[in-house]
Amino acid sequence: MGKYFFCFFVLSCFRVSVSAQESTGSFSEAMKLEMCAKVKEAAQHAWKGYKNYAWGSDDLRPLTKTSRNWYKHSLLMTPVDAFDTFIMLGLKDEAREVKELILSRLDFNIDDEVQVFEITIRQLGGLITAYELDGDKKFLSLATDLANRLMPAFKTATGMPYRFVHLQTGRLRDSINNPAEIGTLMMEFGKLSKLTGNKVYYETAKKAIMQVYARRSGIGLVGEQVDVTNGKWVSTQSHISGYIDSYYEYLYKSWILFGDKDFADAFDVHNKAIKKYLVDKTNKGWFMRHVDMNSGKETATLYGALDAFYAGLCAYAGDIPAAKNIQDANYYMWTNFNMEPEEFNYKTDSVTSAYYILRPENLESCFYLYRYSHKTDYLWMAKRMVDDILAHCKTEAGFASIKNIRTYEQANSMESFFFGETLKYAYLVFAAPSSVDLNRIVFTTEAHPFKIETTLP
Ligand code: DMJ
Repeated sequence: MGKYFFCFFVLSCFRVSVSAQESTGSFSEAMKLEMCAKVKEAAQHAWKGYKNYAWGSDDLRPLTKTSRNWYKHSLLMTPVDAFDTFIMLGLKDEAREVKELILSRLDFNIDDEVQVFEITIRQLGGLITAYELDGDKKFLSLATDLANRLMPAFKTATGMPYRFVHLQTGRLRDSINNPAEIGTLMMEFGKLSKLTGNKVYYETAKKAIMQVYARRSGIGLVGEQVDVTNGKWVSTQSHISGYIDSYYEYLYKSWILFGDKDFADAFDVHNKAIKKYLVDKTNKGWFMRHVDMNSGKETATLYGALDAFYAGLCAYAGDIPAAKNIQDANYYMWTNFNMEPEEFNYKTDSVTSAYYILRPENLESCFYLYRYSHKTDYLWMAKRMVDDILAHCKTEAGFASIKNIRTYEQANSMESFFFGETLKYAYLVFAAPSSVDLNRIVFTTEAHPFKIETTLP
């Protein structure tokens, strides 16, 4: 491996037993070490399952011990998402195996269409970080080849991309896109401009995300779906959940990554509107309601696993009081139903989607809150979440999603973000702060760390 810009601390693997008496209060260094060791072990177990039953495929199916590909050919989703996590966890053998697999097999010249957003955050982001961490130029060539194949998606009257593009022909499909899938390309395409010296990626992605911003309502919110051919909103539902979530995240993080003030200004406008119209202050914490983007009128009181990222984003952006209150709601969501449901109605306390697909957002928010508040409450919260995942999702071959959090019935899937994000944040929340320097890197939405730039592309 080449030069790493992280300063990793070496964890001794000795086991110390964690006493079960407390659930708040002090959290000893020995307990942090024990949690780190548990997460490392989980990562090794999951990788062993992938190696044994899904080698070369996109994902492991952990119950049937088989594999799954997203498209006609594997794009190595799991290995690409996992590479930097193995490096950050100090799992050198696993990182070496992944590198060999990626460089010997990954090829984007496939006769199939892909989802621009998913491939960007998992593959393009993973390869860019692999290059920044490892220094092998082959990672950068793969990333550039992929980005060039995705670029036709942006050829629309508005500059906002289609959702799907064919990797060989550039054929486009699905013009009804959403803010998250349009905006969550900025960090990856922008970073590629810095690395290659070709500004076109930055400019194209910036045009797309700013086109969403330009379509905000009079009260500063965006809708859920937009037609990229004419720029008209197809759904005016507004919230911070799926379809919108990481659009807001990328406005703030692109400001940190590139220092381009347009992003900071846009985030500021949205953040104020979110706090004014979406936040619902309850005695369980601050949830985020759904409203109409034009009137701000409440349309639903649904909240879910994806919404949980906003606490972390608030902490990252310096608003600890808001972050704390939102995280209280997140923790309520995790503990009130056995485990976190995909979605529930916080007014009636009823679950509307009972699955848990190993999502990271709740743990991610614990990571940022602990980093910026130093309050051990967030270590205890993270411990509860990690322990639940280890107790209920572990299978002989890896880790499984949960089909129904009320019964803990498992489902046959292990998403690549379990490696890319969930295990990474689960580890980093307990690891020494020096293990990752948030003044030097910024995490993408898929938790791939990018070096912060000092000049614009
Ligand atoms: C990840 O792929 C990304 O974090 C995305 O922005 C939202 N959903 C998943 C994880 O839940």
